Amino acid sequence: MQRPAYDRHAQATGIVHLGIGAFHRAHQAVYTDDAMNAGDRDWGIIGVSLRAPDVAAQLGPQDGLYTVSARGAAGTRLRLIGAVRKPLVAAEHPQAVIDAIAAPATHIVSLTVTEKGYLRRPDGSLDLAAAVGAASLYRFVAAGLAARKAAGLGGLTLLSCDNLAGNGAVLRRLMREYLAAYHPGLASWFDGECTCPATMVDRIVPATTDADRAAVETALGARDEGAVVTESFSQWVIEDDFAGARPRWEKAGAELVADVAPYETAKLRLLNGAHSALAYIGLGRGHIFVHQAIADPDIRPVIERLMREEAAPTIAAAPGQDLSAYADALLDRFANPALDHRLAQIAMDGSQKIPQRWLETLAWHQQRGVHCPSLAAAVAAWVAFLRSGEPVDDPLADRLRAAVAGPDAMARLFGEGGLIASDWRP
Ligand code: CS2
Repeated sequence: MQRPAYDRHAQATGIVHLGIGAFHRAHQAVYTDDAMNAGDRDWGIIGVSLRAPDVAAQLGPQDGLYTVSARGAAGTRLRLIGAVRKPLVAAEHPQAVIDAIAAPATHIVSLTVTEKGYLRRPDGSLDLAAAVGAASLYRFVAAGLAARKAAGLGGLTLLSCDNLAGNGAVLRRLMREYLAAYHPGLASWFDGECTCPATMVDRIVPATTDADRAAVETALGARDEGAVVTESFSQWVIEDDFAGARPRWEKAGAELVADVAPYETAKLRLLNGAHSALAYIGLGRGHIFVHQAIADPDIRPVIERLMREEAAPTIAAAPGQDLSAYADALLDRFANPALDHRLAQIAMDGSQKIPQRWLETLAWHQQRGVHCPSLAAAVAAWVAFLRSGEPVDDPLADRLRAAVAGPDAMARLFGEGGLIASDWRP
């Protein structure tokens, strides 16, 4: 089993990561571990739980160490990741989080707080009332930046690793809105000292189950409460716009580029768009896992059409970017039988995911007067899901259920002033 090739405890922590869930541990933390294995130093990660304290409870007693199981056709590859330190729970130690952001060794604050963690209103503006709440990323980042400025330190790179369209620009705009409202004296310092690169992040990471932890225990001969299970595939495209130092993530295969947009748009509309469609259509037909839904002969053609004929034509591909090969690869990844990826996990937070996954594609075709039967089926399946009486895990759950109860459901969801944003670009 691969282990860290560096002295974990001799490393300073250069990164504070907000949202230390399974995705970060299977993705950015692995690239960072690889960079340190290749000789980079001082890129330890302080992980922060902004909401649930469970990950900190799992990783704390293990001093931040955990395994990643990459499951593919060739079997499972297990490795031990050393980059992550004992995590912090923001609600329990808020000042420690601010101090970590303000520490001289910190260069990067990265985020996987999920779509809803950005606290946007349907019109795209920051929900200023929610943004002063206990789990708000803005509060911690602003307080940490204020302490840096007061100490005469430089700014930071704020690196959004969430599935938003234009994630870097969205974060910059929302952060500015927060500062204008609550820290006006910091706004021009933020503009001059901090950058918010865009990123495209990709790795399928199902929630870890007890059966996964038992399989890791058998392979490892030890219990790993923080184990994460994923696929072999991993991709990270990053806009090369850092305020200061960064790990050489390219040593681990990350692509540093001038423009992330073609990769990010393709990923959101083909991969994530297909995923959400699989989730609602698949659940409606009684499937549990992604690999079951994509094997259903009534569903697969709908998904192929969504990717190849509806999403792909809307994307201005970068030189060398082959969207047809991308769709082929995605179908293989969805079919991976070694990964029990629950449709219910993807079905969560539909109100936050659908704008960038489906609506941008639909709008593109609508302007050209072209119908999108697959996306129309996906929207219908989402509405059926909301009406089904199944539990809806979404920050707007109550309002969504009320909206779909009557005959004017479509207008209340997607019409002017409706619950769902039509465009969340920066
Ligand atoms: C999924 C994503 O849960 C979801 O909404 O579509 O988490 C997806 O697995 C990742 O973006 C893959 O990179």
